[in-house]
Amino acid sequence: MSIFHTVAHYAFFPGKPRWPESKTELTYAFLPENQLSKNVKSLFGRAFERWSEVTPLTFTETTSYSRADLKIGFFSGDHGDGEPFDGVLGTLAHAFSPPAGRFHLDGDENWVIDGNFLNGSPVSAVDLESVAVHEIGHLLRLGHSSVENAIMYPTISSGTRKVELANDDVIGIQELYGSNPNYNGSEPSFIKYSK
Ligand code: TQI
Ligand code: ZN
Ligand code: ZN
Repeated sequence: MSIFHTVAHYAFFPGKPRWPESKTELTYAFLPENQLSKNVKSLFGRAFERWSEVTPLTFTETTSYSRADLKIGFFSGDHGDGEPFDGVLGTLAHAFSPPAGRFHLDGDENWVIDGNFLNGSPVSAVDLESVAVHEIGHLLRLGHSSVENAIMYPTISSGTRKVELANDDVIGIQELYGSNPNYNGSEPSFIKYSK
């Protein structure tokens, strides 16, 4: 009899510090100098929504970069946080866990914005939304997963778009923050251990 079971493979950062219990309304802001288009800003909004759909967390954009909980910016090369970017490919982005909450992306990447890889896209095209969903997982203290289809799986090939949370991602984040009390969809159907 084939046994269906999902072994959770998500991981937490050591110490498991996370946003203070009470803080479920988080704000995010974009580095003003980047002058990001509405399109790009709504792309990040969608990426946040995927995580807020399954947790009690809410993410609201604010114009005050200095006061926002999560600070999103595109930088090139050495940008003063001890983790310089490296041009096309290599490191694509990095996120600093709570309470720093900084989310930096490499401005030198060939970012694909609307998720369709035009056949002319350079081989080094990287889907921005996929990277954003993954990095937000890190902002929320999720480490890497060994489940291949998980957002938190530590590799993505260029030209790939992976933005839907997998079971492993949902189980991991709900372990940290609980589920979404007013989630009116059907509970994600986890494969239960069969007796
Ligand atoms: N940036 C790494 C990452 O976000 C930074 C990193 C390396 C890291 N080791 C870590 C973060 C351990 C937390 C814990 O994974 S990255 C991917 C993926 C990167 C990688 O630029 O290499 C994505 C950014 F998952 F595809 F490999 C986004 Cl989606
Ligand atoms: Zn940085
Ligand atoms: Zn990662």
